[in-house]
Amino acid sequence: MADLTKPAAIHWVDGSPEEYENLCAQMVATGTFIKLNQNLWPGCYYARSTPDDVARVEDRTFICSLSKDNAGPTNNWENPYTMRKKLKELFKGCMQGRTMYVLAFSMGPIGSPMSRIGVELTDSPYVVANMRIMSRIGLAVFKEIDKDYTRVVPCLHSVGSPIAPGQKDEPWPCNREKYIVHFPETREIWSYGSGYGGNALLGKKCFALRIASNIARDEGWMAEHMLIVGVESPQGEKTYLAAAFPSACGKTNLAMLIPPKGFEGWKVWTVGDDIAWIRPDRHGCLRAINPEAGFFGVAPGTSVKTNPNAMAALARNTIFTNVALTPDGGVWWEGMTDTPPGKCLDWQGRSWNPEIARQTGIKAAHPNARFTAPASQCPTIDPAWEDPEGVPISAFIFGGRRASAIPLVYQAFNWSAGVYIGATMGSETTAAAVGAVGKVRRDPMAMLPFCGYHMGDYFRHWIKMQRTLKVTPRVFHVNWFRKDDEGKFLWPGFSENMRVLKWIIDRVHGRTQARETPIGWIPHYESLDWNGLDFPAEKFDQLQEVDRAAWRAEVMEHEQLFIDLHDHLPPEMIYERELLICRL
Ligand code: SAT
Ligand code: MN
Repeated sequence: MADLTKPAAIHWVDGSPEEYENLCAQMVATGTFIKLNQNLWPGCYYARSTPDDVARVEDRTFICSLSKDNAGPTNNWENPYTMRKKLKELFKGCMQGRTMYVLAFSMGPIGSPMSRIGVELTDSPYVVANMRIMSRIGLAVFKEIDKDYTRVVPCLHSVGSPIAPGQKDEPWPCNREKYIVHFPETREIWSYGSGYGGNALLGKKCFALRIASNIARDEGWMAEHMLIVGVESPQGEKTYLAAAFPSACGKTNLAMLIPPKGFEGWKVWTVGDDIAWIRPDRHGCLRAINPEAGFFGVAPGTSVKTNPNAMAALARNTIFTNVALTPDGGVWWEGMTDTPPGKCLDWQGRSWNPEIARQTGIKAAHPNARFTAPASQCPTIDPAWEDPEGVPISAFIFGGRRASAIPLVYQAFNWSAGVYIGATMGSETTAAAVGAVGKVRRDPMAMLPFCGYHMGDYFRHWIKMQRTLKVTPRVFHVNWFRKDDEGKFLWPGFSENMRVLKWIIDRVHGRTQARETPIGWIPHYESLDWNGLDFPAEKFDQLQEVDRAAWRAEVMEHEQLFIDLHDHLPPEMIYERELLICRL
């Protein structure tokens, strides 16, 4: 790859603190990093991307399987031979003047039978610094590779911005032309032109979801876009849940939930906030690990009120990207405090103040601004979060951002009905990907941008997984975002979501009644624990309403997705849809 990309130097990343210090110092020199006020933000750095490189680029993301049919209609496909040719042209000499970092990383705790190893060749020190937080890297991983049974996923990444002799480097080098390419058969990732998030930190969405979903299908496990939490009762009973929500729909907040007033003695433990690798153990029970080691969380909206655990996790040793920079060398973003700073520099380095915001609507932080924080710094990190065997999963929760029609919570009648619920979930789009925001789109299992093969086959895989289990997790759907006719949220969300989690756990353990509706089981008002919250029964009924007319319209939209996938759809999906229509 060095012959192809022609870097000026090659650096083997050992993962040591000294190496990290050097990288950061070097990035401060080139202007990529600003060292934050170390009294306020110890170990923290600040970065600004260019405005054309702020989120995942779904239209530039490709699954290049040998046959187009294997990628399916929800992925961009290109013939792998054609794509390889194109990439070789693009990558030719693209690292000139830069250092190529050889970054070995483990997704999952080193040595866990569920972990997988990748090596990312990258010309971005920013990527190395972020991957050091997001995964396990360096010498320990090279040692794993040296045990000859280990297969490695090769990942090549370039910002696509060679430096000519005598030319000065830019603070955020990248290229207008972007390619995020996956070769599922050879398990390879090639990423060109972007330095941001999931486009560039290749262990995350590219490996842990798109490539891993292929490996998982072949090997009989699951790679899912899910948070993992453990809920502990005052009696010490611990129940683990895994929940799939699209990007920027509150996975990080739910993963770090603090129980509300009235739930004294309850604890919620964080295992992961974004990705779960899940495998049946020898007792036929599903076990999950978090393949990541850090949080790449959305900053705007995160505060001591909404997510104090995230605030504690990001208080030190964190990299902030595209938030605002305050005059005292600190950071700020919309929603962090009730009163914004009197003045600051926005995410593009322009001066900003509340008055400018009022007049122009310009935000201080980009809506997809992120913090990269070590998971170990989260006060509620689960004692078992690095358990090589993973944690036992008792329930799956699907959820989206939906203003109407979808109740706060309902339970699937059984596994295949649950797979149908996940397969047909919809959500309003967010700033996590480039494109329109706020449009409802079908996002099956929150995997639409992340499933590395045919979505219909992916549903089949979900159906098949249950046959390998002795204990079938229960399946639920939640919607924290339902609004009334005036556009106000009906549910307070955040900590109060604990009430819903408790009902889910009671259902899992067979301890509470539910009411049958055409779409699934829903709680009676009395089955939720209202201790500490004054929430009228009428409002709850509004929140839980299953409107048949609205649901008939909803099912018509399921059909749209199913038409696209029809030749790979498992029959269960067709039958579940027919049953749902009949019940409605
Ligand atoms: O940029 S990432 O893909 O890592 C974040 C997200 O969209 O969930
Ligand atoms: Mn995500």
